[in-house]
Amino acid sequence: MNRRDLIQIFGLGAAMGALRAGGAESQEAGEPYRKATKGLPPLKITNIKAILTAPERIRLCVVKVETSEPGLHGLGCATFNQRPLTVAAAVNEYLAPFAKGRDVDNIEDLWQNAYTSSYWRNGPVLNNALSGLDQALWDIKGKRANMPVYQLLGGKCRFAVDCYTHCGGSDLKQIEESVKKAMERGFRHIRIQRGGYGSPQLSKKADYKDVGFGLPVDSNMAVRPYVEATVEMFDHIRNVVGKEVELLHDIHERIPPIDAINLCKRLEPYHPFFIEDPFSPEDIGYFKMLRQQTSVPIAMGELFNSPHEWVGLISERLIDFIRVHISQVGGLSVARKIATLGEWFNVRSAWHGPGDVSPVGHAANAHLDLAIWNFGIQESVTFSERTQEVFPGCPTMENGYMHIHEAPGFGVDLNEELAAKYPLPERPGYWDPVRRPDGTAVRP
Ligand code: GCO
Ligand code: MG
Repeated sequence: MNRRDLIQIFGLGAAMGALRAGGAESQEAGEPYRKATKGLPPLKITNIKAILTAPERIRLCVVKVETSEPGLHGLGCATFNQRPLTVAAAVNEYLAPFAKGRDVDNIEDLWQNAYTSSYWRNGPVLNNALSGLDQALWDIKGKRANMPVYQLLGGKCRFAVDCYTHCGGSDLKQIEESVKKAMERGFRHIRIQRGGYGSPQLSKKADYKDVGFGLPVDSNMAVRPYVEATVEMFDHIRNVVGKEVELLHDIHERIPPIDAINLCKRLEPYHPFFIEDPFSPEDIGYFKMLRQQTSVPIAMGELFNSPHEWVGLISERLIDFIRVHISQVGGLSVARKIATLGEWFNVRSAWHGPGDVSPVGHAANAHLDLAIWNFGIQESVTFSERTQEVFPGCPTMENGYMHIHEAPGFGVDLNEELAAKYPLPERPGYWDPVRRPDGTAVRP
């Protein structure tokens, strides 16, 4: 008989005792609330630390929460590739002393208090730190309940998580080959990009470089070459692969809003599954105009940090897919509420899931994807062997579906020794400036 069975028997015993003593609801004044709480023995947070590692040279941050039960810990994703050191400081210097000694089980209470513990809130650094703690507590609760987290969220609504993958190339032939390979791997949803975001390789003349404005590392991106190349790409790929495959594209907020509206209208004949980030979060006001002009499905949200950004877009049905980066909004506790809000307005999920989300974060995405009715699609990556060694229990991909590791919690662990072998790259993770030919800064 393992320890968990023993706990259940004792828990039951305690509850029976409480019942005999006049019922669990009758709590004597001053009697510690834990004694009256049914089920699991009290457990305290004993340590919280941020672990930074970069097996793929992407700056991952994972928070480990240790408890007063020897060997029982939880992991949570706090990955903010562009500012990992600031997140680690927020975890180690602020969240750790704040949460140490607190009850492991009361996730929502701890989230609410940690959220306001900085007074100022809803920012990328503190939200990622909060997410690391939050997800780790869900991982622990799953382990204490001896269940995968999706079970705590209500069980499965589907057998696995349907995903999209990234395809691209600098010319149409390369993109076509990449799409065909993805179809052979079983993907039904494929994102197509022509070169980098905004196809900067197609922008020839960078006048600002001629006059020495900015730095040589700054990249140049003109609007027209990108817009025309993207329409041509959809036309070519749709003709090559037919109507079956769902095609997605990420404008990545790189062109003026009105040009994004026109591009969406011109892509309508190719029936995209969704067009992502037509605008910057700063230009949310344009969504009404976009809706009036086209019925192309829209996905938005990877840059969101605050409820002010998603509540209106969802409740006014101005988007079709909410694409938040779960750690940027503060964790699983927040994402599941966003999913619930989406359900009432039939806005589906498409959580952000690129390389700069750790395997723990991908598992958290997938557990939530399994449990919500309004699941749309999941962005996916394939983990290298190196990453799988550092993170045993990584989700796996098969036939375009993501499968979580069926085990208590999120099912993913972290080998700290191996993780230490992959320190963060020297270069901090910031985005290099992107400019228009006249030197104007472009939102990346
Ligand atoms: C996506 C995103 C990413 C981001 C990256 C930022 O849709 O996957 O746009 O590619 O650019 O996560 O660090
Ligand atoms: Mg994106």
